[in-house]
Amino acid sequence: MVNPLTLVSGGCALMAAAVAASTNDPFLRLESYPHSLTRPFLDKYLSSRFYDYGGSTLIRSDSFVRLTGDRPGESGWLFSKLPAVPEHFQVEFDFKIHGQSAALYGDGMAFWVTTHKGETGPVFGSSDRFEGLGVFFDTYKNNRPGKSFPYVMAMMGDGKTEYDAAHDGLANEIGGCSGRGLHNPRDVSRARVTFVRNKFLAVDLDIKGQNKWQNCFVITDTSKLNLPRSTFMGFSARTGELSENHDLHRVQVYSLRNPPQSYAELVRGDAGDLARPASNYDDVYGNQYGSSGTSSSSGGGFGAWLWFLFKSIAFLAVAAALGVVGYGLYVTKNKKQKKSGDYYL
Ligand SMILES: [Ca+2]
Repeated sequence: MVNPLTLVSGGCALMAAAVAASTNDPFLRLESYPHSLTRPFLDKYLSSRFYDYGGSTLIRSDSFVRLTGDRPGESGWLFSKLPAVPEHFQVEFDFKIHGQSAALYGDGMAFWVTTHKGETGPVFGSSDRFEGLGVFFDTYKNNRPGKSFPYVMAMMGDGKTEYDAAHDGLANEIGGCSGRGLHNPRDVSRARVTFVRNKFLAVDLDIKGQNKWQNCFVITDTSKLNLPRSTFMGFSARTGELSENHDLHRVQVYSLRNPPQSYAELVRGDAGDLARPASNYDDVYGNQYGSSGTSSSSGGGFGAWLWFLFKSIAFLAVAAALGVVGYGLYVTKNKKQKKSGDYYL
């Protein structure tokens, strides 16, 4: 990935963190821009200002972040650069898991809030023995009798415990539900993770993009919700012998300044608040990064860079021309004044 210029500024990121959302929002949700991710994903310098990515991850700025393609043996990740996940947060993300085979596919993807950031590893493409929260969208059933797959579950890692890969996470699951329909949905799927410290963790799903949240699980046992502070937010995915595409279409992260005290309060407060139809989210911010918004990270991105270079050169040429004209006028005026002065003296 070519990054001609990378403008990363922690200070700017932190300043950008607090931007007011809807004024009639009972939970005072403030969007955390350093964590939100919308098209075109890359800025005009072809860099992602707030996210690092690696492994098989590819960014198509006109459409999605592809963590893995529909090919065997891929692992990809995308993690925030700053360890500044809000104290009480709500994350909504749109994604699509799809591929050619309707019957044989795997392995799935993960959402992370952890003390480490991106490293390729065995747990849905990221490292094992993680410290923090992992929410897994497991599409391949290794050994989990009685559960319908795809399966969605959460684990709170302590930095030492391994993910129970042989049993699809059973040993350390703190909550889960069936994610039937997550593979090859017609529209994008959506998930919402709400974490209120010392109160609850809830995961809601809108698997088929029907603008209706279905609760997957709520955890109120705070002994299971010991999420460290100073955490990074990320996503990862992995394919094994079987494969599928894991695409991320949008991520929006909010700090909850007046957090709901229970899941019931959350549901009451946000009734009907699944804001945008899936096909209409791309212009939420407008095309704020200009022409690179319609280009891919490779071919079209270079075109955008050339265009930027052309504009810079044109600007300098105009500035130089104005400078020459200005200097000419100044010299002419001085000569006239000198002549006039000579006359009067
Ligand atoms: Ca599995």
